[in-house]
Amino acid sequence: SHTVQAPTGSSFPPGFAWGAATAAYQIEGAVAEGGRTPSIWDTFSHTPGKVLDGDTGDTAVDHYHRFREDVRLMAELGLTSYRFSLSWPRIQPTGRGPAVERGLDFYRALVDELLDHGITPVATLYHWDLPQHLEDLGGWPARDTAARFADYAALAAEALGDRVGIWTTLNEPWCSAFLGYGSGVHAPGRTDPADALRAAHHLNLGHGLAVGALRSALPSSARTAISLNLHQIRPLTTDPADREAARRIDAVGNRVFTGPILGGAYPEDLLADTAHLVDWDSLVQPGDPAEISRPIDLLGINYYTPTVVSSAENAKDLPRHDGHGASEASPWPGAEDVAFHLAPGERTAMGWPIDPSGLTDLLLDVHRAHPGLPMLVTENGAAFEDAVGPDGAVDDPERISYLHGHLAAVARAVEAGADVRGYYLWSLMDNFEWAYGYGKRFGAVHIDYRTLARTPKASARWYAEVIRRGGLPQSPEL
Ligand code: PNW
Repeated sequence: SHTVQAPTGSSFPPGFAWGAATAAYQIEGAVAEGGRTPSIWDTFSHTPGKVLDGDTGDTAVDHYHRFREDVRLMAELGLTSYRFSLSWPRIQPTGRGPAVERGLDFYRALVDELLDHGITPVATLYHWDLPQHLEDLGGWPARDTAARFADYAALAAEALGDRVGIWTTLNEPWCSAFLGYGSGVHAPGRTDPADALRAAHHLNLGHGLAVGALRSALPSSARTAISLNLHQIRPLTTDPADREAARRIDAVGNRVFTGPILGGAYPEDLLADTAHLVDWDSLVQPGDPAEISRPIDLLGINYYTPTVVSSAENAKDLPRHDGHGASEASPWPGAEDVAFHLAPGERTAMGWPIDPSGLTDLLLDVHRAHPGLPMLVTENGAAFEDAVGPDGAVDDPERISYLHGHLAAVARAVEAGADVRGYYLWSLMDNFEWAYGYGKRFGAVHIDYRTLARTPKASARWYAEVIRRGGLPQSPEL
């Protein structure tokens, strides 16, 4: 078994946030209500062949109408915090202009319900649902989108800043840029490496401008953050060619964001690796680095599995994992000679190897590179083939083991000095898993997609007990 023993089970600091996370398009449904217009994910999911089984977010888990029941479930779990995202096209249907009050009202009601239950809201401004109207004007490869995002951030903060104290700008801009415009497996499904790099820069710029807008609109007690899916990269061997592969992936997977956001500049090696694809000197305008590096209060880290790489040459006789998903196009511009491998051991239903040590290493790497920057694990969790018993009951020991291992990994990082302030399980409930549709279940709460009935899985009860104790038991069984 892959049970991991927690060193003490009590290495979570006082005030540690015990959370769960979701995203608007994955749970809300009600895509044409309250004045909402299509986002790029509505367009993409309604394009045949883009999402498995033709699934869409039209209804999703109907959270828009069932949010009070969902907050009650959160309260039963004992969550102290909940991370959700705002749907931009609910608030600004064309991506510009005044806010739609009905759109804001939904989030006001949700947040009030959370606060009534003593649950701290963490709002994400952008979890991938760009208003289609802005995509029609060029999307993230167009510079103007960054300014539009900052305007939207200001409207959201003005409306909700009296009740939401923690704001994250973007969720996983790597996915938005490189899966959305590089490999095309995510919306809007474009496959141009130069556009993917332009998108990355404009996401960075949008983040920085939004931090400025949030700071102006919010009380000084408010905290700002971004959630990055930092890749914990492991070279297959110590061969210099494999180390070079790891460096390239670190550049275009991690430092393309952490460089400008936390360090004030794009890394020279990234610029060199991708110079044949974009003209960085015209893309990055004077003043951009200062905007992008506006100070943030917390760094959100999303972790699922490590990334094992080698040179293509060193991989020619090995089974490999192409790192492209279902697409022929690569999400790794400038890294054409890199091969991807699966770490050994057990895997989740996504095919992602289970390796909690990657989370400890990642948190400690960030801690060493950016001392003094508090971190939140804003996503961690796993999809498994849940066996559903009578009444929707799900016994999911694999998920309990995964969560136990990864919470222990957080505790180890904390013991080694990392300043980790909270953990958000992905996800509160089963939901629309992007290109995989409803076939992949990450929830602690089971959804019956015929009735939309919610039933906490065994893992939900286990997590509730961890929260009640404020730490881990010695083994997954409580
Ligand atoms: C994240 N990859 O997505 C998202 O933030 C969630 O919305 C999502 O449901 C969750 O992780 C599980 O997938 C990712 O290909 C999607 O590297 C794809 C990748 C990474 C994260």
